[in-house]
Amino acid sequence: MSDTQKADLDALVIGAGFAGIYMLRRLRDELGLDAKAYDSAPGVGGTWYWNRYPGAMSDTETYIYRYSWDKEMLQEWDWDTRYLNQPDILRYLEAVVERHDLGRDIVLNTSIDSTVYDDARGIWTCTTQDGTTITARYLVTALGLLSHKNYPDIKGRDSFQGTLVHTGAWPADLTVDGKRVGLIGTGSTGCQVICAASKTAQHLTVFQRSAQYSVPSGNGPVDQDYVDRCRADYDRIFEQVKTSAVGFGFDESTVPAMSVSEEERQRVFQENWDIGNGFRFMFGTFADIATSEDANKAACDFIRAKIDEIVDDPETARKLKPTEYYARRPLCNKDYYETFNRDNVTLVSIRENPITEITPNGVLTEDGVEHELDILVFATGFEAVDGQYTRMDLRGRDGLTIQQHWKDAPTSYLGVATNSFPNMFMITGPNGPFSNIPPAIEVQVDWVYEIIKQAEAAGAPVIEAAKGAEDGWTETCREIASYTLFDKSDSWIFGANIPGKRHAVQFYMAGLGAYRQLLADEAAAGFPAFGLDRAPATVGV
Ligand code: NA7
Repeated sequence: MSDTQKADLDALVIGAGFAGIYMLRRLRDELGLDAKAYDSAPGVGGTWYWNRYPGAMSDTETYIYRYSWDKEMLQEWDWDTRYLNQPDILRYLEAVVERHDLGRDIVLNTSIDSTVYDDARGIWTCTTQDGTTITARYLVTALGLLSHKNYPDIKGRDSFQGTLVHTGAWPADLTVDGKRVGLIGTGSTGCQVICAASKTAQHLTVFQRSAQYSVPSGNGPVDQDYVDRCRADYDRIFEQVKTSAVGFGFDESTVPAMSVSEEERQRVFQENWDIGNGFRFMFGTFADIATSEDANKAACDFIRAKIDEIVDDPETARKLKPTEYYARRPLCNKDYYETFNRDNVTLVSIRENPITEITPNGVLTEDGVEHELDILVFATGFEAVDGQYTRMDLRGRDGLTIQQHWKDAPTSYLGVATNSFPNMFMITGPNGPFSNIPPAIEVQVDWVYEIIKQAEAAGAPVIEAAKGAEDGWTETCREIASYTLFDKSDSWIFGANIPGKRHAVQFYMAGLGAYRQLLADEAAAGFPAFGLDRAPATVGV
């Protein structure tokens, strides 16, 4: 037996959300490896464990917000609304774990704080928060794309005497009912909180830095007939999802916005506004909303006109109307702009009237008003993509830290592996596809399963993405992003939401279908970028 085989585990998976659960299932039950998943949370579910804020829901339609691989469960699991709320998604993921008896190999309440690669033995040594070490031949990081909370250090933040909460760590027993609530942040999370909390809070004060383009979600009940039709069509549905660009279950438009008449453009925008869903509005109306200035402006003008129509107070409408490109993650909500017509909702534009400080009683703005609050919600997002990596002590070949390796920007080969970190695979790593996340996770997990399977068959103890392949992939992602208007907008998509972090490409923006094909090509060629197509003796050299 070689040294590399004398590890505690064949494979250690960090994370027990959508990605970790499926990875564990494939490695343990299909490859027969001794594998375990670790998660710092007291329960499985990842994002859907932690994000329990009011209104938390997925904006992917229910019929595809699930795994495609458990075909029996697709037939059995019922639903009755177009989208799922957080408790339903968590219940689903818990049911998957129970059904496949994965719980016995998921270690909860255990944070892997350090993972260090041992060059001589070709294994990873992982250390938990209490100092326990576990060694493994393969390491799979299923850390989540949006897990490391952005918690801005606003002056006086810790002096607040009420309840201060980040949406990504919402206590299960915290309710806003009857409370004076303040909210900082109007991304997709903040908008969901606004819609939900306004209905039960005594008063809601929204501190808005950037106005948002939000289209209706079209949420509502679905009938049994619709559910049955989805069930009968699942093979086609998931093939369409995984070959499309954004993976949201609709066919992206191929029509340039300016190729049709003004009247037709308005008709298409209105039709999709009525159907609902943010990704559909951005990618299903016209082919070039995210790439053409004119097309983008047409969509912006349409949404801005809707804000004027919906919002009663012209001054509030003015503040709600974005002036930037419609080129961030597209949002959708039920009655977002309508919410600002409620008597118990106040909008404060902190671009115009900045927060001076957080006080023991609430939030003081530059105009001298102290907004008194019982609860202050930080819906301020996450250090996306690499935040969960750089908070860890993660060291690859020759002691190289992930912070050193990614000092300019987080990089990868195909979003799943990075040079100098052998036998480590990332699910939702940097420069993976910009798309609906569960199908992207499945595509990546399936690929990681395949490369580990091939490595095991080849007796290859060490596999590592070649530096040249990684450099090429980074350049590809950069070039594709530069054709889009997303590249001209600051948001978490480019890491630009974190003070001090530079705007860097973090996604492959040519679509899930194209991405999946590239992964398939690498596998079909015998994984040349990993040296797996050569003799085992040369692998990893
Ligand atoms: P986002 O989309 O990053 O939104 C964060 C919001 O917080 C956004 O409105 C920010 O304003 C605001 N923000 C961040 N820092 C500050 C400070 N210091 N002061 C005031 N306002 C601030 O995070 P979400 O959680 O909503 O969504 C993340 C993803 O999770 C989402 O796209 C889904 O895919 C799931 P800004 O726009 O930067 O001016």
